Amino acid sequence: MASTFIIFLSLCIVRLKTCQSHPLDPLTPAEFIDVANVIKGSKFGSSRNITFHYVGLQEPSKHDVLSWVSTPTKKIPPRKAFVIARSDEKTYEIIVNLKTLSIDSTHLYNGYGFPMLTIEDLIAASTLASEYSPLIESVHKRGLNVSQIAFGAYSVGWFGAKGKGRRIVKVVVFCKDGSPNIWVRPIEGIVVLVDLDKLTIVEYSDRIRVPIPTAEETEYQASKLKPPFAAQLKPITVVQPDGPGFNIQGHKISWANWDFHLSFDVRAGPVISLASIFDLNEGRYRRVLYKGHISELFVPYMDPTQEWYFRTFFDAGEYGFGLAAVPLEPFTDCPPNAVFMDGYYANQEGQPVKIPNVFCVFERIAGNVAWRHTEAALPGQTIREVRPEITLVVRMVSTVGNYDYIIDWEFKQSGSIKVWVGLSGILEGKATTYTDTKQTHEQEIYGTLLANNIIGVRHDHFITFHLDLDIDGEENSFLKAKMVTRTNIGTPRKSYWSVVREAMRTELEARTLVGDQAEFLVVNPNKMSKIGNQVGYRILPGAVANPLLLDDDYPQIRAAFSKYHIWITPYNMSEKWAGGLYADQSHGDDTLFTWTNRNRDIENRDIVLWHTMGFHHIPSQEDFPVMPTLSSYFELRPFNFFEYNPILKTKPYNHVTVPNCTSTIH
Ligand SMILES: *[C@@H]1O[C@H](CO)[C@@H](O)[C@H](O)[C@H]1NC(C)=O
Ligand SMILES: *[C@@H]1O[C@H](CO)[C@@H](O)[C@H](O)[C@H]1NC(C)=O
Ligand SMILES: *[C@@H]1O[C@H](CO)[C@@H](O)[C@H](O)[C@H]1NC(C)=O
Ligand SMILES: *[C@@H]1O[C@H](CO)[C@@H](O)[C@H](O)[C@H]1NC(C)=O
Ligand SMILES: [Cu+2]
Repeated sequence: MASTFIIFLSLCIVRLKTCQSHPLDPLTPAEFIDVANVIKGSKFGSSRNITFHYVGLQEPSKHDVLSWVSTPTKKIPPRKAFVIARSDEKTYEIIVNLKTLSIDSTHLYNGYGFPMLTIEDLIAASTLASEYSPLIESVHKRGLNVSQIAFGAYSVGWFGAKGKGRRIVKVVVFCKDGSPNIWVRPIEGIVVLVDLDKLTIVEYSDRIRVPIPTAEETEYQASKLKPPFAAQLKPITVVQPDGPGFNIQGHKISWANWDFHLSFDVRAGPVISLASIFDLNEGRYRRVLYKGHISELFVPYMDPTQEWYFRTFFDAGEYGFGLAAVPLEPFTDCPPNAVFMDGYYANQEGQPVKIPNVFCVFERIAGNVAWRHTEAALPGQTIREVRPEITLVVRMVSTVGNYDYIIDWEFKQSGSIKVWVGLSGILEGKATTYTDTKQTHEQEIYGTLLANNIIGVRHDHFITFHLDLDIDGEENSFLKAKMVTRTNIGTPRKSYWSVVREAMRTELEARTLVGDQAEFLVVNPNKMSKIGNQVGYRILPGAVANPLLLDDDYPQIRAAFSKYHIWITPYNMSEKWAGGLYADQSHGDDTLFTWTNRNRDIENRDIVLWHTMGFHHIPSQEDFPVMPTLSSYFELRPFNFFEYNPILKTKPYNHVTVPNCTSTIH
């Protein structure tokens, strides 16, 4: 007895030691330092220059993670880091073992494309441009000093050139004098081509002379704006007298019937893993989502001229959607009841950098109704039953240059996961001679005249999500439920609609443009509800857009993941980034499109659903000088997953009366 007790106790201690860690936790600051030290102490030592372009968790295999989850006493799988580094103008993929503090493997990448740009890359390119005498002269010619100029370093895209090319960016310039809103005050016509490896300027052009839009009306800071102001709204707040209803332990979050893991990745931003929902009926947690995150964002501008054609941005693969994340401000970015979490990434030297308050987590009461019914058909009785909707939100904001993306993962007690994307920030403006639409027409200027001398150029936002659904286990199928009109009925009705549900067998069958009358389901064909329906989840798309570029246009080849709204692939740990692992100047040979062309079997297997949201953005004057949030979402919604409405048995709402605090202030 005594010995088993001691064994049990020691297991507990081992468990306690690791109780804060989870196999999917992001690297800690100490782990980032270990990674840098191991690599700098290796053959990539101090004699050679090495720059870190991606450092993140080398995920343990899905099998290892799931077996760790199901056996709580099991030791955590060995912690490893995946690194993409540049040394001697070559790209290496390095796996560092954080337990043995040694390199597990090194792979020299020989393909097309380059790793993510670092912040140091962008600064170095801008600094170089700011010291370049032809640029200084161009600026003087426009009556300005370099001290009045701001710089933007842009990825250059790929337009069919043969060979691997050089790691380059194009620097464009803006006026920062008189207003912080540089994005609508471009100094049009100047483009500086910078070689990031050689740190030299390889091409310079100053081609056009148009007026620099004035600073007037471009300000957006309340402290600098002049009256009149809109009437101030009455104060409003959210009070949770008993504290938040969720529990955060390390990176694990549980709330109501949900349980999931939240991680930060420098490329993807928020990563939601192992989302499971407690089923009151079965008395256990059931698996829904193994992993969900943004895979890529594609933002091509529709101005084909010399200074603009290359603006075909991949905001995750080129700029790092997590790298561009900004600290969230309490009370404004997130409501008063929010709790904040920090994130870390490695800078170009491999050293950890903290993004404080990178996520906020909060319970949202938006005044919506989760379910209700008033029964008026029973004389003499009044039945009214209402449940207000309270949800859990995980939020991050990424400011990629001019644009601000707000990402919300919203969990509902009903079993739905709603993913919101909001677009705000500032339009990428193009300077023009025009000050009135009568002087031109929209076809000539590739956008909308927003104010004097400034055009909001038309563009797209395609956002692809990687959604590894595991509905009650890994073996899942993807179904299209097509609605068809039936006729020849034999009653006075001439027509009605019915559903033909079909499991997609291969990747090519599964590629889908939504819009035709159909519903899309991921089911577990091996698990039925009590009455025999396959358990599943629907995906309800919100904003979708069809690409309008030609299939063989270079940006479209690189971003071929935007061609369909829904794709299914068999699970493959190395297929994460829909635009390719090396998105900067990629040639489109490693995309969701090329993977699915293998046309693998997808029926009754571990599958991943990819969803591409899309916005064709035709700017309007209201988007100037800063854009009101434009948002959309998609929803993952249970479908025959539960035996009945899972929130039937939520208890009625507990009202709280907020004390009148003003009486205590004298
Ligand atoms: C490494 O790069 C820095 C900055 O570009 C440079 O000053 C230094 O000479 C380089 N060192 C080696 C060993 O190449
Ligand atoms: C540019 O800088 C010089 C020296 O600092 C100053 O004399 C000059 O007035 C500046 N020009 C403008 C347009 O600000
Ligand atoms: C996993 O994906 C990579 C990249 O598409 C591919 O090279 C590899 O063959 C795939 N593995 C399997 C088992 O399909
Ligand atoms: C709150 O207290 C103040 C000061 O005692 C009083 O004037 C006010 O009417 C109260 N408001 C409410 C809503 O009770
Ligand atoms: Cu836009």
